[in-house]
Amino acid sequence: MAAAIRLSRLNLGLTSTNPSVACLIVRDGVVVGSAVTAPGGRPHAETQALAEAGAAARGATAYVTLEPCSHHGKTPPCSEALIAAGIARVVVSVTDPDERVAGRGLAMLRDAGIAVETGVLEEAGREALAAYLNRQTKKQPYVTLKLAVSADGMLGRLGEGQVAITGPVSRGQVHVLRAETDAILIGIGTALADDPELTCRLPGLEARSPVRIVLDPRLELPPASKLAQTAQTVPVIAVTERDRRDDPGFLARQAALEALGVEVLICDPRKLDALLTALATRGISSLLVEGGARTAQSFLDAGLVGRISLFTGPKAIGKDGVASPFVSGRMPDGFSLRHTARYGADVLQEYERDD
Ligand code: AOF
Ligand code: ZN
Repeated sequence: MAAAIRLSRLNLGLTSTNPSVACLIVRDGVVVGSAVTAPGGRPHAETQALAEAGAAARGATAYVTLEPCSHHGKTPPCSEALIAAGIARVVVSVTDPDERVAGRGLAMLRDAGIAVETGVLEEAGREALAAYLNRQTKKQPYVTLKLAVSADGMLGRLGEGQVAITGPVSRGQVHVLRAETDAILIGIGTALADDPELTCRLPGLEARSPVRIVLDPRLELPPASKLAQTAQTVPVIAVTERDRRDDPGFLARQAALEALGVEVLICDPRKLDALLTALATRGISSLLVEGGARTAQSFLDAGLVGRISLFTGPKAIGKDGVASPFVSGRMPDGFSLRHTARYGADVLQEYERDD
């Protein structure tokens, strides 16, 4: 199951609104079939793994990270396919909250005489499926807040643009996060100060860049910004307060951005809850919030953050620092530390919301 969970992460960010699920088929200790939900969400993992296993599936064990589906959706039920292939035992990590499945997949397998175990490595399974599970239960994308802070807990230096806080290994990992996520969000302050591109620039993974979203109440995103200039290649959404038909300047800015391919979405950027619901209806299941301090704080205040990825660099910034919402080592309320990793001279701490 640990191997299946690792495999399932391969297509994170590519399968929305479907989850990225993995299936391993094991016969006499040998993996005879393995697959992950295809980009776009179909075919599902099980049917592909069964096709690879062929006749070897008879009597084998299938390890699946999510309960096999039982419904006739856009594809026939995976539970039926497992039964038809003669699978003897199915091991599942997480049951599927989709109301069309919700235990029926497991019941179908058991009714067919298959030995079924569930809840195996469930915590790790739920982590890998966090975006999907959150979208199913809350109808909103799963929010990961990424912060990079100095040793003294600062996000940057007052009045300065990008300050190097973390090293190249951490930055590579941030690009992995971007590749795994459907959309990335920043505030207009960060857009103006840093002129970031927010794409995934890891060799070979460029096509996995997330949709880029800027909270921009007054529509100040410059047409010359990297975001606007690259909107034809990777979508950009500017979230702005309201339609200002009475303001010619606003209309001109809107026209200039739209001509570059930027989508202007009217939705009060301070009503984050409503914004997340709007994003979910567009099929966005996961959202990476990358800054700055105000944006981070507003997502925390609204109780919308599911995971915090806190990168801490080795150097202090000292006076003139912009303080982060919380300082490394001090646990944010309502979150628990799940993982710690070292990236070069930096430390990554991953917190998950307790609920
Ligand atoms: C599986 N294996 O690999 C995945 C599953 O629209 P459909 O027919 O593709 O169904 C979408 C639902 O299928 C989704 O909400 C979830 O319940 C399940 N996803 N199930 O057996 C898979 N990705
Ligand atoms: Zn299925």
